[in-house]
Formats: sequence, structure tokens, C-alpha cells
Amino acid sequence: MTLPELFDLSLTARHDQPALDWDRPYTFGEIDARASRMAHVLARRGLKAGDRLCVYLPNCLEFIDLFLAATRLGVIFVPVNILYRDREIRHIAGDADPVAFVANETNRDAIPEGPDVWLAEELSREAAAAPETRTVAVHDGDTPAALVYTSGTTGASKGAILTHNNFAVNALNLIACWRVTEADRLLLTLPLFHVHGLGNGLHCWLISGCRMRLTERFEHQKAAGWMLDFQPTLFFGVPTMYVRLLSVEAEAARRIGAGMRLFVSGSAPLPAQTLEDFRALYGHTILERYGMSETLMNISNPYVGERRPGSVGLPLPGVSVRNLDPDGNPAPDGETGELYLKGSNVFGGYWRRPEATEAAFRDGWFRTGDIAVRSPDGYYTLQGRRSDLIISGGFNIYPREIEEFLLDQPGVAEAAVAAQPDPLRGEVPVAYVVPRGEADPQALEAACRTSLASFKVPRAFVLVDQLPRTALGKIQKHLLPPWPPAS
Ligand code: MCA
Repeated sequence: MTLPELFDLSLTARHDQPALDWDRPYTFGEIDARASRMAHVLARRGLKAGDRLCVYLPNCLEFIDLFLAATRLGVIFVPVNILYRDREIRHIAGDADPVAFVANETNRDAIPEGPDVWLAEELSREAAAAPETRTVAVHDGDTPAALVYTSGTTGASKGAILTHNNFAVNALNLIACWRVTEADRLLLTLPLFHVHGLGNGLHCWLISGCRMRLTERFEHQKAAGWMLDFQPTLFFGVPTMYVRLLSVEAEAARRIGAGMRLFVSGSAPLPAQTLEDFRALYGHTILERYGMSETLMNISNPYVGERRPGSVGLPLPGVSVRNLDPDGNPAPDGETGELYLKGSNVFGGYWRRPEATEAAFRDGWFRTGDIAVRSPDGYYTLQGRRSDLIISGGFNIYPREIEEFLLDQPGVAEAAVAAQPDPLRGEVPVAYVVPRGEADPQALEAACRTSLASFKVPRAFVLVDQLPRTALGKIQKHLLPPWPPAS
């Protein structure tokens, strides 16, 4: 089945029902008509099945129109993090080789010279005058629906090819396991440019037919007000959002909790203490689950049954999980292994990177790089990663990418970027620099701000005489001085 066929469970079958609260309420029929018109606009501009379209937009109606139009035309949708700056955008533009980038009037200047830039405002104006008839290209569930860029240990991000089937089984699984129905009210503040917002948020909405309030982004000063006003029954968030929600005044939190059915957390580890504090304030046990851009959702705590603090739960239906030791043998329960996955949720490979794709699989099993322990009753607990990864506010950061960037800057002889704990964001990157001659931390920070997404800019630039290395020359990041330095 393709995504348009699945989305018709709501777009056609619930035509007159309230669908989306944005600047005003929209019915599923209105969302459907907007998608049809946008598909005409894209087809008229020459887009055809298999072409890539990069979309560099904050959450907005046009984002949804473009995604739905692309799925109907068989166009491969490439969501681009709006915090990305020229270096990151240039890489995606070169790699995905898109027909165009869609930006808006506010953020178009962030797109470096090169790709064609289409303005969302112009597309919208054209769409208003386009017909509402359907343009559906012939394609099937194996057709790529999106390229989702995810960084690798090499520093350069790779496009994970996610098919219509990958997204479909993901959303159907979550709808069944988390009991999402059309009676739900989903508050979605996650960015749609990542699979958490797109594959879990947008798709659960479109398939279940629930009512969704979408915001441009999560704003911690406004989040409680949105909840009191919209009275959601369902919220998907990253741990940073839950930490923010702990500052809500007790009576407001109690009222929000009284109307809520389910809070879900993912994209980064949820500290057990946050889960406990949240339960005390809102009267809900957050349901933690585990996913990746390459696989969408894999493992989840149960809706009914024990939601175990610190654990990501049990494999979702149709997802095969193996926890293997370095020799490829099953790790005994209670001992650490590396997670390998199989299932129709797992992507087929990286865009135009056969070697990286081959390296990502072992005997047909996707190698996650995540280290885990399985309990005798089947619950998985993540314990870290095989590779160097920092997760800050739910955004993935590969230190290697920042290190390579710093090494290109004047005055830098050596650089290492390491995670330091942060109570709000979980982790933040800190750079340790061995200067060559004069190194100016302020200039380094300014260079990072221009070229890298804000969440990748190191919180501090610590000048050191040398980096701790093993006899073989490998940097020992755990021996770097803690930051901020103990006073
Ligand atoms: C963050 N910032 C943004 C946005 N999000 N700016 C514009 N639009 C956004 N959507 C920037 C701010 O400008 C600011 O930059 C910094 O982030 C922190 O902003 P603040 O208002 O203080 O936000 P916060 O209360 O700390 O919350 C941060 C956040 C953000 C909103 C929770 O971290 C976030 O949206 N996280 C979600 C990431 C996500 O969706 N990950 C899913 C990946 P400055 O620092 O320069 O001032 S998919 C995945 O991991 C897998 C598949 C999975 O399992 O889900």
C-alpha cells in the first residue's frame, strides 16, 4: 500500500471532520484539496516520480501540502533541518541532487548559491489557483518516500532511503500499540523535518484521523498554555521538552494531566528521575520508546503493562531484535550486546552509497551501533553507543563533523569534541583545542555559528596543551578535563 492510499482513511473517508488546528481549524477535506492543488503545482514545475525535492521549512501548512503532494507524485521528499547552515545545506544539496529547495521568505538566504530555490509563499499562491483533481503517479509501497539525512561517524551525513512501506508499518504499529484513535487530540510541537515529528506525529494523525494542533516549534514558555487551551490527549516529545514541562505550576500540570491519555518520549534517553518527577506532577508515567532515522520505531514500552523507568521496553510487532556480542553470538540476558534489527520498518539503504549500505548490515540485519542489555523478561535498556555520538535536546551531533570543521580553522592544531552533561539538553558538545600559534575561542565560535546548526556549536572552547592519547594515538575523550571545570 502507498501512503496516499493509507492517508485516504482520513483525507477522503473523514472528509468533513476537523483535522488540523493551525491559524484556524481545517477539515480533512480541506487538507486533501490543498494537497491535490500542490501536486498540480509541483507537476507543472516539472517534478516527476523519483525526483528529489528538498524542503527547508519550519512547521507550517505548506510543509504538509508538499509532503502529501510528493507522496502522490512519487517524488522523494528530503526534509532539511532548518537549523542547518551553509556547510550542512551544501552537503545535502550536492548529495541528494534535488530539482529544487523549498524555503520561505524569512529563511531563503540561508540556502547557499547553487540549487534552485522555490519560495513556499509563491507555491502557495500558485496552488490557490490550481485544480483540486487528484494527480497520482503509479507507484507501490517499495517506492522511496523520503531521504532523511543522518550523520555518520565519517562526519558527512548520508540520506537514509525510507519507503512508503517503512512509514506505513511504523505508523500502523504505533496506532495499534499506543491505541491512537480518531477521538484523540494530538499536540505536535516537534519539528516535521525529523522522523519523530514526521513519521510518528504527522502519520499517526493522518492515518488515525485524530485532531491535531500543530505549532511552528516547541516554545517552553507557551507549551502549558497550548495544552490548557487545546486539551490534548496525546503528546509526543523529546526529554528536553519533559524537563521544561517540570517547571509548570502544579495546579496547571494537574489539569493538563487530567485530560491527557498518553505522553510519549523518544530521540534521547529519558532520565529515570525526570520520569519520576513528571509522574508526581502530571500523574502520568511517560511511555519511552526507541527509534532511529534508518528504522523508524523499533522498541517501545507497553501501553498497558509496566512502563519501566530507564528502559525503552519491548520490540514492536514485526520488528526482530538481536542483541549480539562482538563475535556475533547472542549476548546472554543481563549482559551488554549490540542491537541488530530486521523488519519492514528498516530502510533499504543509503542514497547512492553502496559501501555505507553494505557496512550498515550484517547478514541482512541492520547494525544499530547501540549497546543494550536485555532483561530476562524481554525489556531492553540502552547503555550507550559503539560510535561517538552526542544527543543534545534530541538532535544528533557527530563530534567528528565538528572536529573536522575546527581543524580547517586558523590557529587549530588539534581538536576533540566531547559530550558534557547538561540538565536541560541531556548533553552538550564542548570543544578541546590544541592551538597552533594564537587560537581565538571567540573567532572559533563565530566560525561555527556561521557554518553549523546552532545545536552543534560547542558550548565552550577549551584550550589545552595536548589531547590525551593512547599509545596508538587514539584520543581518549574520557580523560579530557570536565567542563565546566570543578571549582
Ligand atoms: C530548537 N531551536 C529551534 C528549533 N528547535 N529554532 C527554530 N526552530 C526550531 N524548531 C533552537 C533555538 O533557536 C535555540 O538556539 C535552541 O534551539 C534552544 O531553543 P530553546 O527555545 O531554549 O528550546 P528548548 O526549550 O531548549 O527546547 C529545545 C527543543 C529542541 C525545542 C526541544 O531541542 C527540539 O526541537 N528538539 C527536537 C529534536 C527532534 O525532533 N529530534 C528527533 C530526531 P540557540 O541555542 O542558538 O539559542 S529523529 C530521532 O532522533 C529518532 C528517529 C527518534 O527516535 O525519534
